[in-house]
Amino acid sequence: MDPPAADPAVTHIPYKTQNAAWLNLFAPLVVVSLVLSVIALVVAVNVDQTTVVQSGPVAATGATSLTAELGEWEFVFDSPAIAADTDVAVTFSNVGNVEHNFAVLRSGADPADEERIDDGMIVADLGDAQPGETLSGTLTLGAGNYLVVCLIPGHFNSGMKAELQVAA
Ligand SMILES: [Cu+2]
Repeated sequence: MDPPAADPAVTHIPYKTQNAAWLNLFAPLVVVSLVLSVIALVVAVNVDQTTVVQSGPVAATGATSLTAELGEWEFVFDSPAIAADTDVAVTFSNVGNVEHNFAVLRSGADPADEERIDDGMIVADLGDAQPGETLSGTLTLGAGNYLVVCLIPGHFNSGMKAELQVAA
């Protein structure tokens, strides 16, 4: 007589049933774990980006002094951001070959043409510097993104403008 255990079909069926039950129990848990992992990863990346913004080279407080070199046709700042709502000492040197000017347009103003710059758009004008001359002044601005411009005719349209962030 053949023993019942020798029949492969009889021993195989309970195993498959057990296996399927195991999958039914754990498959949803695996899916939930994967979803939670993705969420955790997204949150971690966002937190990391926030941290970078806060501790990066553009400090949240901004610099309390600014040095600028003016030339044809550019402004070169020693810092991309200055502090908001406080007196910021500005020292600017004309390293170019013609007279230049240091003025600031109101936050957000970005005229396409210097003909569109009117007095109401200018929030600060620190004066005109001759070649080789260094002048100083003070900027006290609210937080925002500003354009520093040269008001000597033709210079703005030659590209003499630069972004300056004022950070709270
Ligand atoms: Cu200029």
